[in-house]
Amino acid sequence: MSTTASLLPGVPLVESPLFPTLVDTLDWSDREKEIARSLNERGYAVIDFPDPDILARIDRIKARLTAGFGVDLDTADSNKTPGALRVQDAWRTDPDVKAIAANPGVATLLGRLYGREAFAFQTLNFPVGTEQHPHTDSVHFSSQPERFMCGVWLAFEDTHPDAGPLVYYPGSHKWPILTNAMIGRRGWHSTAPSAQTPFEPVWRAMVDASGLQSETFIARKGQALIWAANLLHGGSVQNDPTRTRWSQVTHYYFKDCIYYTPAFSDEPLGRLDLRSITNIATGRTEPNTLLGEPAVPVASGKPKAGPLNGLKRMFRQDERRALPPLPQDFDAAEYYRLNPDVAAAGADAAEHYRKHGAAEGRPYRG
Ligand SMILES: O=C(O)CCC(=O)C(=O)O
Ligand SMILES: [Fe+2]
Repeated sequence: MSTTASLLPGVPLVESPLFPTLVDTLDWSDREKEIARSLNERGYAVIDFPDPDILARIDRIKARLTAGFGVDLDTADSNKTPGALRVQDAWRTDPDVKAIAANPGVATLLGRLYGREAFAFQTLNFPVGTEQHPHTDSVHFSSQPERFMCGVWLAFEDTHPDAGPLVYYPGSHKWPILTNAMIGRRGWHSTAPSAQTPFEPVWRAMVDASGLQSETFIARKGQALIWAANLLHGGSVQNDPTRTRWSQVTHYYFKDCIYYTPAFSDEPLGRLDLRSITNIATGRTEPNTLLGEPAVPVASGKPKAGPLNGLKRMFRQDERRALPPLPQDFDAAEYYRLNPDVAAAGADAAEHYRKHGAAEGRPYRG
C-alpha cells in the first residue's frame, strides 16, 4: 500500500478523500485508473464482464431459471410483469450463476480498487425490470468501516429503453450515508415492511434539493455496471410490460469488516443487526471483524475489563431481540409466488419473512 493509501486504510481507495493524490501512487493500469475515476467521481463504472464464456453462461441460466418464475417469459406479446420477479441466491443451485458471482477477474479488480480483498455474498436474478424505488444498498447491507460494499449488475440481454432499465443518480454516492438516527427513527425492532421505505421520501427530497439528474443503463448483453455502496439506484418505469430485462446482480463485501443491516440497527446505541455472511467463492462464513479482532456478540452481563470493551459494547447483539412482526396483510401464498426461491427452499413463509425477507426488502404483495 502506498504511503498516502496507508493513512486511511479504513476507507475504500476509490472512495477516499485522498483519491486525487492517491490515484497516481498506486500500481493501477490505465484501464483500472479509468474505472477507479468513474467510481470515484460518478459512483459507478461500466465494464465488459471478464469471462470468455459469459454469453453461453447467460443463455444457460435463462433456460434454467425461466420455469421457476411461473410466468410466460418467451411469448413475444405476453405480459411479463405480474409481480416482482426475482430469485435470490440461485448460486446455491446454479453453477453458472455461481461462476459469475465467483468470477476471479471481478473480485481481483474490486480488491485492487477498494484496497481490501473482495468477495461476493449474494446474488439476485431478475427476468424483468424491477421498478424498484431509488435506494442505496447501504441501508440494506452496510459495513463498519462503511462503504466496503458494492454491487455488480450484469446485463443478460441488450437492454431495451422501454424494459425499465436500471436507473441511477451519478454523484449521489458522495452524499452522507443515511442512518436511522439521521432520519429520526429507531431501527431496532422496526416493523417497516421493507428496509428502505422509511428512507424513500428523504432520497426523493435529496434528489430535488441537489438537482442531480438520473441516468439509465442501456446495456449490451455481457456488460456490467459496478455501483458504489451509497449510489442511489433503482429500476425505472417499465413502459412495455411485454419486454424482459434479464440481469444478475451480485453484491460484494470486503474482508475484515463488520457486516450488518443499518435499517434495523441503532448504531449510536451499539445495536447492530449483524449479518452472517457466506463467501460465495469459498462457501465459508466470513467473520465479522474489525482490525482482525472478532466482533463477538455479547449476550448479557457486565462487559469484562479489557482493551476491547468499547468495541464489544459497540458490536453487541441483543440475543433477546424480537423478530419484526408479520404485516397484517401478509399472505404466505403470495409471498411464495413473489419469492420463488423461498418456495423452492421449502422454507416457512412467515418465518422466512420475519427472519430475512423484511430486512432484505422482499415483496409480499403483488
Ligand atoms: O435491477 C434493478 O432494477 C435494481 C436492483 C437492485 O437495486 C439491487 O439488486 O441492489
Ligand atoms: Fe439495490
